[in-house]
Parts: sequence; structure tokens; C-alpha cells
Amino acid sequence: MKTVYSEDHKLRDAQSEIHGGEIVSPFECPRRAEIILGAVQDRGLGEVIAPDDYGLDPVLAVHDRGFVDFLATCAKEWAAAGFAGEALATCWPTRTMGAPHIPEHIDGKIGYYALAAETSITTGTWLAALASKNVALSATDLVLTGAETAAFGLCRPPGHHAAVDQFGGYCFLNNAAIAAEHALSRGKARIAILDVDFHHGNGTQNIFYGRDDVLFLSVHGDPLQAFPYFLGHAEETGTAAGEGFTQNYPLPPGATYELWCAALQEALERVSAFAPDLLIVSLGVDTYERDPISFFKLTHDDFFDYGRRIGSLGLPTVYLMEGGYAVDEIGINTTNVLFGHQDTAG
Ligand code: Q9C
Ligand code: ZN
Repeated sequence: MKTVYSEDHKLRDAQSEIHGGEIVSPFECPRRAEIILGAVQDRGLGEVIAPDDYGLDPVLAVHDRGFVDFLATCAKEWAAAGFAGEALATCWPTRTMGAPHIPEHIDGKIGYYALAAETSITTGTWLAALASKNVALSATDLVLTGAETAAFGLCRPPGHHAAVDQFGGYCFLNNAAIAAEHALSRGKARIAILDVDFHHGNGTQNIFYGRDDVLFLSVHGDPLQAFPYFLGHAEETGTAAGEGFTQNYPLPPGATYELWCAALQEALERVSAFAPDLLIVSLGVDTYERDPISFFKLTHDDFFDYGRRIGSLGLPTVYLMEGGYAVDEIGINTTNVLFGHQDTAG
């Protein structure tokens, strides 16, 4: 299986994350991608190639123009406002306010576009986010052109928390959604997105909630107990034409692989019944037993096992990297899924 990778991910190198009331060194760090790349090369998964540049059109097919402009200029505006640290949101339009106007001051504007406070915006963030969506699109094109039956986009920063006009949860542009929309624009009729990251893919769900051409399925920590806390419940199944095209599988703290796998099997049956032209896997390996911010208990072997299950569907498949914060072991866990896929898909 080929891997698409861009060194530009290193431009996203934030120093601050708000965690447990402290400012800590971010869990989502450049070393994550370096370790994954190392495992891809050391284990001989396949060729590693650089992405093409797809410009902004595929981004604007998914995200709001004002949001995109905000991401592109936020760090500059923050510095111009006289703030010394990295840009962080501290004020939101909350449940009692609505948002009748988008603030002009960057301190308010960042709150308007943020879905959480942990994620800072730095000067290199925008270029890294652009490179990450190029990685996703290039990996997708490897499969769309028929050159490959499966591909791996080593995206960093991740994407699945980014909504139409919101960033957060370490995500800025929704790589999986951008890839899905791109596949539709290239004549594919139905896309399935399977999100196996520990966290609910609120952004992807938001983007396709009213749509019947993109099936969204997510297995994740129950939002009553885990980030993003306000979306990802089992009763969220889509709206209007999209009714029945979203399915969530929230699982409680301490869920075993047996339970996790039962949910995955249900999701895989939904994928098969939908008969998509393309399967996009939002691949987060923060379900790992030693992940520092998550509560599932998957082992190295479990990643290989579920990769085999996904591969056995026999669908054209694009894996796009999302989360995973046990950095020393992120490479083995990620490549285990991909080798598992190859084991059954051939
Ligand atoms: N301390 C991904 O895995 N956690 N994002 C904030 C507050 C944010 C995870 C909890 C976790 C985001 C792509
Ligand atoms: Zn995650």
C-alpha cells in the first residue's frame, strides 16, 4: 500500500494546549507523523510519495469561506492585536447568546470559530493544514484513478473534529470530508466514511448530516464521558434527506475489544449494505490501551485484527490519519491496521 506524506506537517508545531487547567506541550505533535513514517518505511508497507497541490477549491466545497479566511489570517491578526502567546479561544457564543454577528476583534472571532479551547493557532498552522488536505486528496486520487485499491494518507494535522465553520480538537480542515466531496466531484455516487478514532467525528457528521450520498459511521467513547462531549449520541441518525445516513456507536469507559469489535462489525454491515464506490477510514489509533487521553483498551494485535475486517469488505479504501497520542507506539498500531487490511484485501 502506498503512503502519501508531506514534510509540511512540521509547520504545525504548537507549544501550548490547555489540558486539566494547565498549559501543556500539545499531545498532537510533529513526532507523531515522524514515528508513523518510520514504521511505514521500516516495515516496508510500500512506496512513500509526496502530495500534489489541489488549491483551495476542494476546501471551499466543504468549509465556509469566512472560516477559511479566518484560519489563513488568525495568527497574524493575533500578533497584530498585541497578544504574545499562541492564539487560543477563551470566549464563545454560548447557549444563551446565539451569534447574531461575527466579532471583528480576533479575540472574539476566534471564539466564534472555535469549538473548544485546547487547540492553539500558530503561524505555521494554516500551511500545515493545507498540506494535510493535499495528502488526503492525493491518497484519494490514487484509489479513484484505479491505480491502487487502497492507500494511506498520513495526514497531520488531523481533521475529523473540523466542522463546516469550526476548528478544534487539534483539527482545522476536515480531510476526510474534503476527500469524500472530491470523490463525488469526480463522478463517484456514494461514499462511506468509517470513523474509528477514539473520539466522535463531530465535524464529519456535521458536514454530511443532511446528505444521503455520504454514509457516516463512528465508533467512539460515549460523549457523556469523552470529548467532544456534545455530539455523537446513538440517536443522531441524520436529518431530512440524510435521515438514516449517520450512525453512531458510543461505548462506555473500559469497553473491551470484544465490545468495540461488535460495534465495528455492525458498522461494517452498514457499509456493505450501502455498497459505496469508495470507503474512507478516519484512522485514529487513540483507542490504544496506553493512550494518554482516551479510555479504550485495544492492543497491538487488535489493530491488525480490525484492519483485516475492514479489508475483507473488498472495497476501494482510503485510510486518513486522525488521532493517536501514545507516540512511541503510534507507528506499530497504525501500520498494523494497514497490514491487516492488505492481509485480507490482497
Ligand atoms: N482537556 C483527535 O484525536 N481533548 N482529537 C480536549 C479537554 C481534545 C482529540 C479535552 C481531544 C481531541 C483528532
Ligand atoms: Zn481522537
